[in-house]
Amino acid sequence: MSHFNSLCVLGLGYIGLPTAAVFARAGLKVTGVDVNQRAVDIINSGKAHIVEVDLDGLLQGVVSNGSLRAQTTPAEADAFIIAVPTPFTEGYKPDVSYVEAATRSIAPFIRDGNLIVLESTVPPGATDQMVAWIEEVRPDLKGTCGTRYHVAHCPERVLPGRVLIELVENDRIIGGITDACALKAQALYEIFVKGSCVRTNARTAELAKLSENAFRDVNIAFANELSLIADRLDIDVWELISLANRHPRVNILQPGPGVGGHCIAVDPWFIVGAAPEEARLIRTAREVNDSKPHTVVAKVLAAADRFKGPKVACFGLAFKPDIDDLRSSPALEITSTLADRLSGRLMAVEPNIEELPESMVGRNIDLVDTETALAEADILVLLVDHKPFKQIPADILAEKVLIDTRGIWRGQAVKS
Ligand code: SAJ
Repeated sequence: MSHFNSLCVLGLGYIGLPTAAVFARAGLKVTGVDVNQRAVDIINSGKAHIVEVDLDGLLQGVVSNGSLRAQTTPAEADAFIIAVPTPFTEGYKPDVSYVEAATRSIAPFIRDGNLIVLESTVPPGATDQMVAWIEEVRPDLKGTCGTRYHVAHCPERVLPGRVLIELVENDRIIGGITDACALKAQALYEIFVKGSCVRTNARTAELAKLSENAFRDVNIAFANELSLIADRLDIDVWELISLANRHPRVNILQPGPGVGGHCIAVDPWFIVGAAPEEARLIRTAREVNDSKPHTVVAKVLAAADRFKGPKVACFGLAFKPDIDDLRSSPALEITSTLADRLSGRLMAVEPNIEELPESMVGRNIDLVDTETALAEADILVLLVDHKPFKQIPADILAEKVLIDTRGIWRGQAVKS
């Protein structure tokens, strides 16, 4: 069994920071590294620079007892974890430049027996590429991955809002460059993971992670396509789905205004990029989900046409319920397009934020509370099923034209 006393985590975002904190709580001496000095300073004051349930309390403890320290440059350690972003560039090509920069930055610190783990979501082959980058910087290590040093891909799979629970409870896929690499990485994660740590090779681990999010994307696309079909045939899609789901082997997901966030709407493109001719269903699912916001906009504009100087209120801007994260949000995209195309008054209700994002400031849109929107608007557009929106009384809704993309005001929605 391997022994790990110290750990260096690169990238202190919503995966790296909780991971660093959980290892520190388990007794390792952890150095957290981030290029963002402001994030480093906030973390060293015992606080989180991101919003995640219970993270502040945990950080407070591990920073004050000296188990976790953040800095802007890497340091020697028994193991390294890389958890930096992998966005896509023009043409949906994955951008692994942050992984490359992080890998090159730790290469000079690698000692005999070290383990380097990649947690970032990457296209197939990226972990092999890491080995090449390491050995380019360190020719003395050439051909020794699996003996003198070890590399593995252990993709993160935690849900924002439940990160500290899922980090510990979920099973982990441990993809080694060699079997010895996988064994070593398994020993690292077994320090705190209560789920199973299942070993495989790095390439399978890479595609398994992408497949998880593509599976969800394809299933949401199925629900979104059904919502278009049901609209065309004048059938209530939510009733339709709840009836179909009474079959013991059917479990259709929920339609919505589109798919947001930084994972499910991105990762399937990595599969399409790796096997463009074969990944036909996965590509189509992306296109179906990406086109959903346009359908919603068209529906709102058609409803607005029936009014002189229509007053429209969009309920929700976040990418999913009960969070404040507006990045890659279909609700934001829809509201922003309406701000350009609607003649009349446009209001947005988003109880989880204090002010509109910069991209919306100075445009034809006001951030208002629920009461104002209900008092003023003719058309209510439900984009995110935040808890408070479920409590709006039916008699108020009955007076309005409703466009409900989430099915929480069912029975009242406009047929268009
Ligand atoms: N959505 C629907 N209908 C549904 C379910 C979701 O329209 O029935 C929409 C949501 O509104 C949202 C989007 O899909 O816009 C994604 O939300 P989500 O809650 O399904 O997932 P994420 O993006 O927050 O996190 C996902 C998770 N992956 C899976 O569930 C397979 C998480 O476990 C991953 O760790 C994360 O991606 C990631 O980092 O890859």
